[in-house]
Amino acid sequence: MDNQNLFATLRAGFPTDLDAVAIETADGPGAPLHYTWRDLDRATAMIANLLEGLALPAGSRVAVQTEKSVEALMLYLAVLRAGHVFLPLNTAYQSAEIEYFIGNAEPAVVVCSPKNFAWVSRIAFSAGTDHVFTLGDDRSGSLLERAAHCSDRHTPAVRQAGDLAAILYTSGTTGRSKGAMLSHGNLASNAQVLQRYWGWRPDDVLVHALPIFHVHGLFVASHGALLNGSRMIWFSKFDPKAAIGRFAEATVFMGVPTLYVRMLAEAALTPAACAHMRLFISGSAPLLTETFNDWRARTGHTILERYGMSETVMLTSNPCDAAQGERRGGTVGFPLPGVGVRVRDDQGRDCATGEIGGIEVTGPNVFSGYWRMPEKTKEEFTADGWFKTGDVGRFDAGGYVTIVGRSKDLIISGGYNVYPAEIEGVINDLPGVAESAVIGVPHPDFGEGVVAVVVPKPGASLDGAAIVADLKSRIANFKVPKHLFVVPDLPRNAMGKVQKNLLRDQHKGLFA
Ligand code: MLC
Ligand code: AMP
Repeated sequence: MDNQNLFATLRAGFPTDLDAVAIETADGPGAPLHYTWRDLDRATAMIANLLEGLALPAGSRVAVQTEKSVEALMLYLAVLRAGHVFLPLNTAYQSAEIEYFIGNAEPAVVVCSPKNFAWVSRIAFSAGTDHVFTLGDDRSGSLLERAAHCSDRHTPAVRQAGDLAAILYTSGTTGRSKGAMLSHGNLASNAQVLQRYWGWRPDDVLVHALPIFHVHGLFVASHGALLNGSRMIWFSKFDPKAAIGRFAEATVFMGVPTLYVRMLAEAALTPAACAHMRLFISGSAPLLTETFNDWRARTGHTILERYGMSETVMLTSNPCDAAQGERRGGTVGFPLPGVGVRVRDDQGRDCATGEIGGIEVTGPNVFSGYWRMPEKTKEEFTADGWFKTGDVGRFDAGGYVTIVGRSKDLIISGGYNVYPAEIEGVINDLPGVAESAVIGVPHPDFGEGVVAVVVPKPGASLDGAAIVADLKSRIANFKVPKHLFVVPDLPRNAMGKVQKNLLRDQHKGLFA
């Protein structure tokens, strides 16, 4: 039987000329560095051999919190190649967050930045992890030192489509993150569908400017280029001006809406600067129609908006090929080939065209469940096996899907998910706090900005700035409220439920 290992699938897409450049760094230590396809093949073999030499139990998790670098991408590929399970972690996560992920996932191996070794290894070893390696963004650290002694030849471990490839933690409405379990088959099938649907061409060049610890940068962008044997221009950190400066030699760009908003603020964004580009793709958060229109006016290109999530990878996309239809602003396009999308009301009945309901999905891309949370998994699937996305939307007569909101209490800030329940939990534990409500309100840069409304305990006096400073040491910086109000009480309805809609309405102009 064929090996369904995702690495083997991606490796089969490498070009015949392995000495061609696969990745060129655009920033970071030593840039520009050039990595050939052979470099990717050899280095991933060496790291995979290092992992195999550890004789880890089957299904071992390898948790990684490192700065973005080509070597960090190689580590991901090596974990797949060795047949282990990759667990990427946002670099913004603080110790309490890392402690939860490591405690929950029980990784056999943890890889962290050299500067974080002391505290990360303390957490990892006390959770039972056997091996902690370091990897810096300048090729420093014990991982590469150890891998340097390993063979550069390695046969990918045999894996079936249903075998686990990665766990992506996604926050929960109850405040605790859940690990979405994605298989080799989930990821490979989605990458192959996107390769065809987005018409990847042999000479495509991708400007890769997203972080590689979430679906968008790690799977959608990297898999796309690797599977197609296409060169990447690799930014470790997004810089709007520098990204525009590379469009002359590139053809594809993928970004969250904030990236487009920031590029629009650059005078260098002109039709001439984008003349070589073929495709601009946006996702992870709603793209404002204004941004969609401004982009077209400024560059002559129509952004292709698509929709997906950690549990499912990509679900819908506006067409790439004009013969399949126009790219419609404000919509996320059509269900991808092989993906089932339906819109249902609260009673589980299919909504008519134009009617708004909960979006449910099925397909080879949909995850199998949450890591060690069978009850939670059961709740999120319908009796007939469709996954309830928590997004609310509708189909129009042309078959385009529009997302109109979310039934889950979720804020998306600059493409990162922030769950109010989690932030409220942290704030409520602070001394002198009686209760709090965390909301998202329109933000010109991040789409939504996090705002907290906090009620002190009787007799206590709270200093909003001090709370914000305190939160910065406890939670990832993008989750920290951009503004915090101290108020005597929260608006409640007759049932006693906090009326977040009133708070959102009250503060909607805060960042205007
Ligand atoms: C940074 N900051 C943010 C933020 N990013 N605040 C709110 N929301 C964000 N997303 C704040 C920091 O806390 C810090 O504040 C200050 O900005 C500077 O930090 P930085 O790290 O230098 O910021 P910057 O490099 O400008 O980052 C902004 C960004 C980044 C937009 C480039 O957030 C980003 O790369 N976002 C992409 C996220 C992504 O890839 N999402 C895909 C998820 S996958 P202070 O106060 O501490 O100074 C998914 C599925 C799908 O959703 O469909 O794709
Ligand atoms: P995550 O859990 O980080 O994978 O985020 C997934 C969520 O991002 C989805 O459930 C949607 O709410 C949102 N999302 C992704 N793409 C889009 C889009 N194009 N428009 C609106 N929301 C999106």
